[in-house]
Amino acid sequence: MTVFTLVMGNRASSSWSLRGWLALKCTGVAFDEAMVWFKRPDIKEQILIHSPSGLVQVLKHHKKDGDLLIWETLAIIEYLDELFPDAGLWPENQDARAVARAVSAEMHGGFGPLRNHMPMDLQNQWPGEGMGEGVAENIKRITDIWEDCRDQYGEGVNSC
Ligand SMILES: N[C@@H](CCC(=O)N[C@@H](CS)C(=O)NCC(=O)O)C(=O)O
Repeated sequence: MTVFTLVMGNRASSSWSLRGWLALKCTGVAFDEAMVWFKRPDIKEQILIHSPSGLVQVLKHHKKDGDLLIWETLAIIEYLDELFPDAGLWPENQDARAVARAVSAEMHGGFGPLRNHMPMDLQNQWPGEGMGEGVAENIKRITDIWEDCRDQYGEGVNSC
């Protein structure tokens, strides 16, 4: 057993789970993965065994005096950044880091129409479906963010 376990849903359909998993992978640290299956009828009970919020993902850091649980994606990423400062999870440049945090928080709390109408699904294709109200605006905002970040801060970007 490693000192970290990430409890998560299917990374192909749970973008939250994918986020923490990618961050952990970027640190290079070994970790265990525990999956919960959203299609199970007792999914809530299953998640509550691990996570006080009743949502995944949750990172467990197994310490000598017990498990430290961190159940919010951005908190997980901040914690990993503190433990593994050389992993480059956040940009070194202060301005870039502030913008990265703003973008991450916007992504974290926003884009409701896109999430509702086009939930993440990396295993299937749904051509022509999901363009509900507000989705086009969300997509425009996301592509603007990407283009702006690449223009402003894309040079020499560290990708793990
Ligand atoms: N704010 C949370 C959001 C987590 C979240 O919404 N997780 C979803 C996964 S897609 C979940 O656990 N859903 C299970 C359920 O609602 O029963 C985070 O940052 O991790």
